[in-house]
Amino acid sequence: MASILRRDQRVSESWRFASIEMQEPPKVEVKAWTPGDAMPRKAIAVLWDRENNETYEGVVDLAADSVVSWTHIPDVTPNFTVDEYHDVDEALRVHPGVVKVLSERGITDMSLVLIDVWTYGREVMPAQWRDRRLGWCDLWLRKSPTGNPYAHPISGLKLIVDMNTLELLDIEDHHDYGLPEVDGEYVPELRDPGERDDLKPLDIVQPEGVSFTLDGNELTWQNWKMRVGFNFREGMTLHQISFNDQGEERDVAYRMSFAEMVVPYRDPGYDHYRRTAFDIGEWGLGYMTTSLSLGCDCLGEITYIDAVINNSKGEPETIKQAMCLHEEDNAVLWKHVDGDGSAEVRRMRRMVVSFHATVANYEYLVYWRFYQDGNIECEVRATGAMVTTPLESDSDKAPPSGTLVDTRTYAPFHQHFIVARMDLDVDGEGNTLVEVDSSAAPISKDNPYGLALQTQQTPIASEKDAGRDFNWETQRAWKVVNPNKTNKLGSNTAYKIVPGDAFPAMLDESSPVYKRAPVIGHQLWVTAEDPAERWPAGDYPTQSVGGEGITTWIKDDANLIDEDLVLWYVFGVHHITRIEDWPMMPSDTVSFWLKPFGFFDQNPSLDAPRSKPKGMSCH
Ligand SMILES: [Cu+2]
Repeated sequence: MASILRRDQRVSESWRFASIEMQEPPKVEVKAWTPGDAMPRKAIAVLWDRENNETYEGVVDLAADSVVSWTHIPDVTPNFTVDEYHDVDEALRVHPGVVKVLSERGITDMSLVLIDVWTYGREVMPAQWRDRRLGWCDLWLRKSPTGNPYAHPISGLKLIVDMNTLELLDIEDHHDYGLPEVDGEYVPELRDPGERDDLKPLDIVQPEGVSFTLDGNELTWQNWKMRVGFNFREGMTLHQISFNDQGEERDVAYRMSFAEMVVPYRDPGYDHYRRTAFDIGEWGLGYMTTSLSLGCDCLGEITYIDAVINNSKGEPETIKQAMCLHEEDNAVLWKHVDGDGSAEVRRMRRMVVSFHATVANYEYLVYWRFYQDGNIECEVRATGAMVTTPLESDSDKAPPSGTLVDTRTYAPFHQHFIVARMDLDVDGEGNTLVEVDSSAAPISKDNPYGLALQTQQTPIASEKDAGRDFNWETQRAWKVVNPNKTNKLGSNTAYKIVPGDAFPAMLDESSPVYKRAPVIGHQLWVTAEDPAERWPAGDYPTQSVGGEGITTWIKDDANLIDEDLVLWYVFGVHHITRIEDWPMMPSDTVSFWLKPFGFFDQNPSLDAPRSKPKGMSCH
């Protein structure tokens, strides 16, 4: 890919590759594919020239060894790259100006300093540098070479850097509140007491092997079938998810992934006002995916899949053991003890497909879980180190937008919005989203005791109504209904989106971060499928102003009845910081579910295998 562009477009050493991705063929071609058919192998790269900061998109036909298109994209900033992250840290750490300003603060051992570069939203950038690829940096000091890099923020000091030239444009020396004596270490060797020894081994053993098969990237398990993919931006992607219902292969979803993540810090103070991370669009969840290790990240009989990404020179790099496939026992699937004392119990087994991403101080652990009863669960665990800030004096209280977590140290409130993109195909592409609200019927002659509970079903007819909000009062949920297919009782087959861990944006619509990501203003969006509509906060959210993404896509008010629909579910962590999240945050777990609703003719797991405990009976 890179060599073809270097040869045909004179991509020289001053260029960098922001991304390389295989272009997914159109849905119709993928669905028509049978083994043995040739598939086009095209890749798309986003590159920019560091000399003039111009961005190009290049499409290459790998089989034909030729460039298909080469397009200048004006006024955009491609995602930042992991290479730049390291380059900035290295370059600024030896910069005389940085060394000087730190020595004035009593910091002289530069090997203990971490320089953490962040991106900007355009309106928050210094006006004179808005035409540059601009980074701003936090500085942190480790107490020791193996100490927590994020325990000691160097307050009131930001470095503004031109990412193309690594030129230090400004040292913003706003204030110095010193380095409070905090209890910030998490490695047992640096703590007293360190590590307890009161856990006995817990082994997950599957002596006869696992119950799933992986053939290439196709995973089959307990009636489920799907393909597992990966790219620089979304990380893991799941494709062509179907359920074998008594011999009939039934579609559930065409493609599921995370399309954006927006993390606005909700503290207006100097140290945090520019902190609005778009971790997927500005950096790429795939680039930040970390290798998993057996017995630590995943327990039991594990199958790993490697991922291949590119570095900023366009060279391939492999993330070993990037994705993890395994089965888990999850207590009881269904059970009944009959009056005569006999019992039927089925253990619940679930298939977990997961990956972990480390986004500087934070980690996101992503789990898609498939269940024998047709349920799909999407879970995210947020863990890692919170951003903290020192207070000016011992007598200061934490500001209203943060929680005191240690001596003279507070953690600002922030939110992690995750946008899950789900191209559902419930029994095929023709689907309609129906909003379901529950309410109590008024007391009447027919309802004398006021017991009647009823549901109201509202089809979402077109994209002018694309943004939907959760409603606690009505226990709102959504169904993706196939109007062309019925179950044995005559109702339309459907999958239900059971909302979980959704929260309002709580942002003024005129605020810069909201304008860049109005997708966070609703909890569910529904759009008509369009392969060009992938990134709900815009194709290029780095240094963006707004006006891109989902709110532009819905302007044509496309029909949504009996259409190929894409759902965008917005959930995450509304992080009102806790003292217990310090100095290392125990996983905060958030999730939502997709559940069959009249998709099957009855409980599809009645025929799930009985457990066979050795020498014992469940009866
Ligand atoms: Cu958080």
